[in-house]
Amino acid sequence: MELAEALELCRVSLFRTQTRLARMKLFAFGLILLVGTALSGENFVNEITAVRCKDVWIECRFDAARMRQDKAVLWHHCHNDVCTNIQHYENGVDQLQHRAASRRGRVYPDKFRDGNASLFIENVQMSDEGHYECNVALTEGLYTKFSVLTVLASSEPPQLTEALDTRSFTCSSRNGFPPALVSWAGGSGMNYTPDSVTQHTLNPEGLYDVVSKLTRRFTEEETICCTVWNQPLQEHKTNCTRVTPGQETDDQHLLTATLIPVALFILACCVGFMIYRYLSKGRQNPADDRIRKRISSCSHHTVIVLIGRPHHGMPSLINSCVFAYKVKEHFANWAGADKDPPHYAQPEEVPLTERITITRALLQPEDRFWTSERDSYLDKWRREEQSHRHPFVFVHSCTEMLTTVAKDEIKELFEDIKSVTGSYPFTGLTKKNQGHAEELVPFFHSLGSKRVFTFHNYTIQEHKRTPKRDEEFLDFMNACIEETDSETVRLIEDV
Ligand SMILES: Nc1nc2c(ncn2[C@@H]2O[C@H](COP(=O)(O)OP(=O)(O)OP(=O)(O)O)[C@@H](O)[C@H]2O)c(=O)[nH]1
Ligand SMILES: *[C@@H]1O[C@H](CO)[C@@H](O)[C@H](O)[C@H]1NC(C)=O
Repeated sequence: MELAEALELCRVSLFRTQTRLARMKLFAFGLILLVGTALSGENFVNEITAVRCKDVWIECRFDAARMRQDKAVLWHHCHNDVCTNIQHYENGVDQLQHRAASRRGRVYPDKFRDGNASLFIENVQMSDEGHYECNVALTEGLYTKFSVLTVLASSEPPQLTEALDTRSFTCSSRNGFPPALVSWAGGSGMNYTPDSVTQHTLNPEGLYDVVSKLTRRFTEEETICCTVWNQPLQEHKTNCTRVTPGQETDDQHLLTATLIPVALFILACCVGFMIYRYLSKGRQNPADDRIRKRISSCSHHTVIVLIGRPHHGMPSLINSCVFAYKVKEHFANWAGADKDPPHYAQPEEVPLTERITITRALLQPEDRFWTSERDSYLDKWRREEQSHRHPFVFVHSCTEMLTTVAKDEIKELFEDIKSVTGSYPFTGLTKKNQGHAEELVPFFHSLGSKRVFTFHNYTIQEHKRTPKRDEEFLDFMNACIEETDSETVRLIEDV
């Protein structure tokens, strides 16, 4: 430091009137100064710190009594290796008047006789920093005073802004020197500085602008403060802002609060629909399923007796009933449909449940189908009536129109069945898709048949299951079971 000063001293321009000798003296003085400084460690350089925009005095006091006649004073300023004469007085005349506008500072020539050649700088700027040298011509030689001016700049009050996303805050302060330190704190004393990033930029005026960004999510109300600190000036400036958990945060909460239930609802619907589809594969129609339950829970030993002639579709009707009830089973020819005569080869009874079976009483194909063989059947039925229930169903195909003889035979049959069970049989009309059920239905009603059912049977050739088709047969079986129940009730009442 001192060495640099000394070298600079050697370099500086000297008075015009300075003799060669004087120069050598100056050089010698510089050396003595250098050595003296090195030996004693005493500071010959006046260190001045000024605050930007303020005024400063750079002192230069000397022994006025020894001042040379011409009262020569020269001020020299070196900044960033650029040295200029800033004041030069001789005989009380300003020698630099031609560039008065561009130079800095002023001296007061009338104070020279007091030994005061101090330099006054108004509104100090960064460009005023550097080395100052005051030279005063004394009778025995040159008096020189060195000064170093440091200018500090108090940065402007920080601006604190909140970013739109409410998760970052920006603190900025301009025109500081040296670069300001930035710290972040919460009202509760929390130190948020570790969450911040600070950047300094040197601006054209030689000052530092600072921008610090704090990124942090605040879930509760908080006061956050940003402080810019000029360490050598021991000066800090603070700005605070109140943080309320942001609008956007609320929106997100709202979004999640609505989206999640909606998503869950949709998911539940999908799952529900899949479960429904899975279950409905097996059970189709809840009403059908109730009837199946009722049939399976029937605890009475029941034999449904179908009475009819060949080729009226009785085996197909039995198959249809079993198929409609056994919803999970594939179609099978349980009753032996489409078999050629003799018919006794067919199973006598087809089981439906553990307690319910379906059987058939096959009549002769010719005109007098009933009256020729009634006695053996009636005996059998009367005997069986003791042990189990007998819902009777007369089966007739819609494809066959009724002759007078056939009508009489059927009437006879109905009366006989009533004599056994106490009520007329139901009627089942098959092949309704091929014939004219509507012409037959009234006739059977007129005979006293309480229920006349019409069927489109499931057949070996065609047995595509639908809930609607199942329902025809389930209804029919349900009615048969109920009929015997009410018969039982009536019988009990009679007793
Ligand atoms: N379109 C239609 N065809 C049926 C219906 N019921 C039975 N069939 C058909 O009629 C034919 C005879 O049916 P089966 O169930 O064997 O009746 P069946 O000839 O009276 O049988 P047996 O009593 O043994 O003489 C078969 O080819 C069946 O496919 C029905 O409701 N509609
Ligand atoms: C030198 O003169 C100036 C201008 O009048 C004055 O303000 C300053 O105090 C003087 N310095 C000293 C040390 O007397």
